[in-house]
This record gives sequence, C-alpha cells and structure tokens, in this order.
Amino acid sequence: MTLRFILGDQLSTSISSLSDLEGNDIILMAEVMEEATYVPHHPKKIAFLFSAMRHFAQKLLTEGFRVQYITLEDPHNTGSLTEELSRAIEGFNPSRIVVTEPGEYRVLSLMKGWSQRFGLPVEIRSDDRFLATHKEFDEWAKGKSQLRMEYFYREMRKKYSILIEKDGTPIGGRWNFDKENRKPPPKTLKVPKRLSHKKSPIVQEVLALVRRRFGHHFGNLEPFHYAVTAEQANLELEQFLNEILPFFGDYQDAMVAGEPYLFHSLLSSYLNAGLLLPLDVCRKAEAAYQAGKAPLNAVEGFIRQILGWREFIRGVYWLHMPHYGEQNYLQATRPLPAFFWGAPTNMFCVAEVVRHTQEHAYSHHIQRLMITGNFALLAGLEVKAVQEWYLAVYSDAYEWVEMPNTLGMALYGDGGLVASKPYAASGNYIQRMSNFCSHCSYNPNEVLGEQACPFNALYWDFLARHETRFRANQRMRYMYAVWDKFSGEKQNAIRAEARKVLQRMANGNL
Ligand code: FAD
Ligand code: DLZ
Ligand code: SF4
Repeated sequence: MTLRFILGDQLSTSISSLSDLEGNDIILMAEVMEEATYVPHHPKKIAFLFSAMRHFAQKLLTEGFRVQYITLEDPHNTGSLTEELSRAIEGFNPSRIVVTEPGEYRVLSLMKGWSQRFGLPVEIRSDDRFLATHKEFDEWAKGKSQLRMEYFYREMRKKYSILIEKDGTPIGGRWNFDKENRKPPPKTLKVPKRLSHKKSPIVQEVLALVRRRFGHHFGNLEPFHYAVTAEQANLELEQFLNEILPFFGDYQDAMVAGEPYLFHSLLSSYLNAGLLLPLDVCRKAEAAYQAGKAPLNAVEGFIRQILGWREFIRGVYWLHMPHYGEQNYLQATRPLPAFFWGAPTNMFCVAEVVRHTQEHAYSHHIQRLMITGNFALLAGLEVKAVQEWYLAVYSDAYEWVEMPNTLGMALYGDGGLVASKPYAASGNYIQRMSNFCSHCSYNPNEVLGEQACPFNALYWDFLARHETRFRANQRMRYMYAVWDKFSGEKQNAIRAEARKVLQRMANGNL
C-alpha cells in the first residue's frame, strides 16, 4: 500500500502524487503548527487554506478514497509535517511514500530526508500543474547573464499554442499589447461587485479555530468571502471572464482609494493552492477573446501574467535556490517600520495598501510593487524582514512566488536577475497612477520640507547613494540626467531631507 502525502497548496485532483491512486492507498493531509506559524500568516490565509484542505479531503472521502486527515487540534497532532508522516507510517505501515514536489525549498529539504529517516522509498514527483518543467526553464536560462520574462513568455506561447496564428505568428501581429494598457484610473469608475461565497459548516468551524489560535496574527479574519472549493473558484473565474477581463489591461496599473480589487482577477490564491489550474485559466481567457467577449490587449495581458510571469518567477526561484534568498545586493538593513503592521502613518498611499492587506489578505500587483515595495526599496528596508512580511500577509504567498517578486522585482536584491532596473519611483508616479495623493496630507509636488511627499527625497537619495551601481544602466540615464541638472546645493538639501525622513520613520512619525 502507498501513502500519499498532500500538502495544503496541492489541492488538485489531477496532482501528480495521486495520478496512480489505488483504492487501498492512504492519502495523508495534516494541519500543522509548523506550517501555520513559520511566518505569522494572515488569519484569512490560514482560514482559506484549512477550509480548502478540509473540503478537498471530504471530496476524496466521498469518492471512496481512504483519507487520513489530521486537524490542528487533534490531541495527537505533533505540529510538523515530518512527525505527522511518521505517525501515519506507524499506523498504516505503507510500502512506499509518494509526494508531489513542494513549492518551497525548505519543504523539499524535509522531503529529501524522509527516505533515510523512515527506511522507505520516497518518490518525489514533479508538479505538472506548472507549465514549464524545471529542465525546460533551466535550459532556456542557461548561458544568459540576465533573464527577461518577455522572451521566455514567447516560448511558452508557442509551446501551448496560445493566441498563436496557424503560421506560428502571434495573434494581432505582436506578442505584447502593453502599450494599450496601463491607463491611469478613470474619473468615474464602476467596479463589479465580487462574489461572496456562503460559509459551509466546514468554513464556520475553521473560522472559529483560526479565531482561537491565530487571532493575534496581523489581519482581519472576517468578513470571510473566499472560495474554498474548486467549484467555487471556478465561479470566480467565470465572473472574472464575463465581467472583469475586458477592463483588465486598461486599468492594470491603476490604484484607487477604497477599491482594493479594481479589475484584477483575485485568482492567485486559488491557482497557488491548486483549486484552479493555470492552463485551464489561460485557455478559458483565450476562448473569451475568440468569442469576442474581451479585447486582445486585455486577454494577452492577463495570459502573460500566468503563462509568462508566474512560470518565469517559479523558474527563477528553483534555478537559484538555496542561495537566492540570501542575496541583498543593495545592502538594505533598516528595520521594517511599524506602519507595515498597521501602525498609523501620514503617507496615505502606504496606509491604504496596508489597510487593504489587513482587511483582505490581498492587494494588487502595482500596490505591492509600487507602494509598499517601492517604499521598502527607497528606504533601504532589510530584505529578509520585507520578504517575511510579504510571505505572511498575502493569502496567495508561498516562497516560490513571493521571494523572486519581493527580493528580485521589488527590492532589486538579486542585482538585476529579474528586473532590468529597480522599480524606484517618486510621488509623481503615484500621483499619476492613483487618486491617493488627493487624500494625503503630504504634497507629491514638494521635495523639501515637512509637507513634502517622503517618496520624493527618498527617491533622489536612492539614485544618489546607489550611483555607482545604476549610472551606467541605459534605462536609468534619464533619471540621472535630471539629478545632474540639480545644483550641488539642491542635491545636498535633498539628501539631508531624506535623512530627516528616515529619522522620522525611525521615530514612528512619518
Ligand atoms: P491579476 O493581476 O489578476 O493577475 C492574474 C494572475 O497572474 C495572478 O492571479 C497570478 O497568478 C499571476 N501573476 C501576475 N503577476 C505575477 C507575478 N509577478 N508573479 C507571479 N504570478 C503573477 N503573487 C503570488 O501569487 N504570491 C505572492 O506571494 C506574491 N508576492 C508578491 C510580492 C511582491 C512584492 C510583488 C510585487 C508581487 C507579488 N506577487 C505574488 C505577484 C502579484 O502581485 C500577484 O500574483 C497578484 O497581485 C495576485 O492578484 P490577482 O490574482 O488579482 O492577479
Ligand atoms: C501555508 C500553509 C499553512 C498555513 N498550513 C499548512 C498546513 O497546516 N499543512 C500543510 O500541508 N500545508 C500548509 N500550508 C502550505 C505549506 O506551507 C506549503 O505546502 C509549503 O510551504 C510548500 O509550498
Ligand atoms: Fe503617497 Fe506621497 Fe502621494 Fe502621500 S503624497 S499619497 S505619501 S505618494
């Protein structure tokens, strides 16, 4: 008999570890403190995952399979994946263990120790829910000093023949329609109301558990509207394709106060936990284009996020682990300020994104990248602390996807492996792409003085202090040309202002 161990983000019936499942096999699933607390996960993330795990186990049980499900408060629960496996081996005496590779290097290291520890064969299968194999990605990356998503994405489009004409050229004559995307927020905006799923008894039980055991973690547990089954996640996908996808491209980078979701799909938590499959989502988006339901710029842009960015990011993680996470190219060491955990700040943009995060365990990409990420980059916040924050507070966060996005994309901590230049921006960008500044007590057009937007002095100071690293970067020439036009006196005043901003941050009154 085979024991098959399913992790909390492997909730797909097509997962490779179940592909040859037989009636007599045992499927093990375990809620363990080690996974729930290795960073202080947002209560909504834990509630989502435990609810989805319990529903998945129930589905397997109703299909007649043998499931050993260990709840967090099971009196015998040892609190770790390895020890729960040990108990199951003692109880069922299997002849072998089958697992699908995990999403984190930390867990892969555990798995690699299991065969020796238990004296049993342990088969670690590849995770074929992803669309590029490790081998494919590694071969593509071989010999390249810089990895650029765009070229990898084109290979993926060809591989899966998505938005490709019969002659092999991209539909619409171009691979990328971003020129038509990224509009500032419209003056009047009608954002569709999102689905709110009825809470099953399982969800209600999990909410009570999470309230009891993890209520002290940062983040609001309720209201809780998440989909927790594949069926519910598919309803979210349908709503997105029908009502939201047409606007996805246009307003992908826009930010609006009080509107955490805008026209984003909110599908990442479901994709990452396995309730939705990436290829299925891409094919359905393509079908929406072919049926004339959404324009090409929106559909191509959306598919690129999944077929391109998501796969690329995963490839980078596995190609460079374990040393990837140890990098800190810009030597950023300042402690994370308390306003990342909800303490007050006068910076409306930061407060708003943290508030979205606290309430929903979600904020959209540009908020993660250009508000909290940009602030962390400019202020030189400690890379590990920032990463831990992103891993804890978002319901879609697992290290394989969080780390290259945070360390690589937002913090330039890998020295340019993921991003061709740092995503550093002043208040000017935030003013253009959002309506945040009109709610803020700081002035985005001022660089000096108590009322000046803190992003401004920090931005110039960032360029100045990392001049040796970035002056030669072609994509940053314009920024240095502007800096060079400032008089020496003005440059000194700006750098002194940046020091004051950082001091105010350290004193807790920014
Ligand atoms: P949409 O905007 O609707 O995009 C559609 C889908 O594309 C997403 O569901 C996601 O699966 C995929 N996608 C888009 N951008 C990326 C990307 N850069 N990397 C990987 N997949 C992408 N995403 C996570 O899934 N988990 C994380 O822990 C995570 N951490 C991030 C940290 C930082 C600092 C930044 C800048 C980005 C991070 N992202 C992460 C990427 C991105 O912000 C989220 O995938 C996205 O905001 C999820 O919301 P959505 O489903 O509405 O996405
Ligand atoms: C994120 C998470 C949490 C909060 N809890 C569990 C759990 O109790 N049991 C489990 O199997 N998985 C959990 N997970 C997901 C794992 O952390 C995830 O599988 C690994 O990080 C590998 O991606
Ligand atoms: Fe953010 Fe500066 Fe705009 Fe205030 S003025 S919202 S701090 S960018």
